[in-house]
Amino acid sequence: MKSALITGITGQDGSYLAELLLDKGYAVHGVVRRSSTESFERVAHLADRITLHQADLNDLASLTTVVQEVHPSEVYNLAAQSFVPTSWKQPLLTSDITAIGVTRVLEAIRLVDPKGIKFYQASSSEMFGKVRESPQNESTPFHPRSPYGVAKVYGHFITVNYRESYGMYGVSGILFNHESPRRGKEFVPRKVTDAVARIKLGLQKELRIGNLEARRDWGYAGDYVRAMWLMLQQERPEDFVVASGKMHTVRDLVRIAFDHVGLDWQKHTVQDPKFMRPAEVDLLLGDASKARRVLGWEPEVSFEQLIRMMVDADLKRNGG
Ligand code: NDP
Ligand code: GDR
Repeated sequence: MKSALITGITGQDGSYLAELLLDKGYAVHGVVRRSSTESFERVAHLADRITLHQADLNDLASLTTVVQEVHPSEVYNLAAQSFVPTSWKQPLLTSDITAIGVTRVLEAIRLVDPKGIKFYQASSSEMFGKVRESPQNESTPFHPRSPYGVAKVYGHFITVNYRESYGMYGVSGILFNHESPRRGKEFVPRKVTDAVARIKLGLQKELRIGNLEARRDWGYAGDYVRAMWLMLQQERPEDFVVASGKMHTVRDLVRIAFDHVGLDWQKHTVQDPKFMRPAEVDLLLGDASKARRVLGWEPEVSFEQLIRMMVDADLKRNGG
């Protein structure tokens, strides 16, 4: 039986990936960090089918112990300080987890079984930042715009380096924004769909938002974790861009979400400079033709379907 170890299993992607791997018959193990209150909400429904191990991306010994004990066939490194604005407020913590943390996971694998354990690194379209060309593909140069983006560039290249130095099967999946009803509420799509549901139900007055002109290539997390798994099933380790190939503004997102509940977005939305960033990524648009050609990967959920799915889930969650 194949086994997988997921760091960041309690996050959005970790929960969808755990479901996918269980469906495929894997023994699924997850790394969780110690906290005074456990918040395993996203994987609570899988509690009796997965095994959780305490370790931290900042602690090599704990990671090595888990990799030794589980000896998985595949490691998915999804753990990160993943919220871009926090990376300006806590740049060193972000570097420690999101950048150096990748080396710690790679070192744990190198010490235990570098040739037998496959490794997936959760890289990001934020690495493209101030884009040099559009759409962005696997050979587009990086120009990150936040400490988070800089940390992800490190994570990308250390993965490439361990592959080239030790012959490890390590891949970097350059994923564009992906969302779901399980997305954290601080990220803009979930912030919007939760606010829309609450405004519709009379629980909140307005949506306060930052840059409405920012453009992103948004997809559904359930589609994107499939690409992660496919990347580890190939003969040769290679890096892939995973994206929908369609771009929308934050304004489009807000309008579609309010339209879905029959409200006029302009009457309920206030722009607030508090949510503007010191340096912005104006636009991201991915070219996933390599993933389509080599992995046979295709997204199934459209942007409009995704936003409606998230609004419906938030209406339900808020008692609607
Ligand atoms: P989340 O923020 O939802 O999840 C992050 C996970 O990392 C959580 O499980 C969190 O645990 C864990 N974590 C944070 N710090 C540590 C630590 N020191 N030790 C161990 N675990 C830790 O992220 P997503 O699921 O959205 O994203 C998954 C990965 O993909 C991240 O690396 C992200 O940067 C990257 N990515 C995400 C994209 C997206 O659009 N979602 C796009 C491209 C890349 P806890 O629950 O304890 O906080
Ligand atoms: P991003 O996602 O920074 O792309 O990183 P986020 O949803 O936070 O922002 C997307 C864009 O929306 C603009 N924006 C706002 N953002 C937030 N959070 N809150 C607001 O009120 C708001 N108003 C406008 C932002 O300025 C930005 O341009 C996500 C994370 O999941 C990363 O971990 C991942 O690597 C990238 O996606 C790909």
